[in-house]
Amino acid sequence: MTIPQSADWQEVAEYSDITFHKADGMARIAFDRPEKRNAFRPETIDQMTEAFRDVWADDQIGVVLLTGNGPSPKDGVHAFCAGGDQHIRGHAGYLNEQGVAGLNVLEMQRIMRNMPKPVIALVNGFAIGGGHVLHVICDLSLASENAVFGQTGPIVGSFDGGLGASYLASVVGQKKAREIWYLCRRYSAQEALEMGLVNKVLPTVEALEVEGVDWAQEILRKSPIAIRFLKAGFNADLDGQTGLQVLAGDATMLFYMTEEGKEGRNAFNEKRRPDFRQFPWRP
Ligand code: S0N
Repeated sequence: MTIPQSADWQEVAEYSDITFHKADGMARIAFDRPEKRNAFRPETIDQMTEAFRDVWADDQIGVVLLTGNGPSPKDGVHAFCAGGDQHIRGHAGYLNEQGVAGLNVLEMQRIMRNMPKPVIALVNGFAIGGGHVLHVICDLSLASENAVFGQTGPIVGSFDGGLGASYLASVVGQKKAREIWYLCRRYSAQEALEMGLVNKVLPTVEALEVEGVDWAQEILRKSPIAIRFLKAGFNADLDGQTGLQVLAGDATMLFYMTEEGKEGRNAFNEKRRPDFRQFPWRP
């Protein structure tokens, strides 16, 4: 699959179900099953999770663009992601190539939410079902005019009562979130913009990719630690104690960087008592 030349994208690794590229502080991770509207199967989610973990650990990358490759070679239609692949859904869930049921999409959601770097969804077509949930979880969403948004769980016999419901409600409000899930309607890019579900609508898929790079570069000119704490702060409220855990982990990282934090480590390693009297009790 050739990907848009919105940046000097370099392939990180080759996968069967996704593409993964990096360029100039950014990562581009894309679903790559365009003939299936980029529906995901267990392998897709495992590969995406690996890519997100790679980005999390890479201190040269600050922003992720999440999108779906396209168009479909069958009919020329673009999709962001149409959720779980219904063709491989077995008795107790989605089956991998070995026939074992298990889709680690909730773990991937947590990684996207907890990683200290913004994830921007580039919604370039259908964002449906579990694919819609993934764009909702992203820090920011940009869409092209042809984007279509919606949940289908109550039609196909599934639901995401976790972040897919609760976080959606904090984005668009309780009434609208319940409408989206109970009625399973489809919404246009303009309607998504009006309900605060996306940040901006672009006329074409090509313009969307360029805008995504522009937004990423604008963020990359900001302070990484400020952005990290803001993301953790935005999440902490809804995430309860695990949100506080992320925020506190970030605070610990900052403390490690101080002379006061280092005094404790140094004293232990030098087999002496720590001298914390040299540090002020700041007002
Ligand atoms: C996306 C839709 C609206 C596009 O309609 P359109 O343009 O008319 O195209 P189609 O002809 O329908 O599709 C074109 C080709 O793509 C295949 N395809 C599309 N979507 C899927 C899909 N989800 N799975 C498998 N294949 C798909 C079509 O089959 C067709 O291929 P051919 O021509 O070969 O037949 C429309 O396609 C649509 O409505 N799709 C289904 C959307 C949907 O219902 N998705 C599933 C929703 N549920 C989930 O995502 C589960 C979420 C989940 O995983 C989860 C969440 C929380 C907690 C746990 C879980 C969990 O289950 O583990």
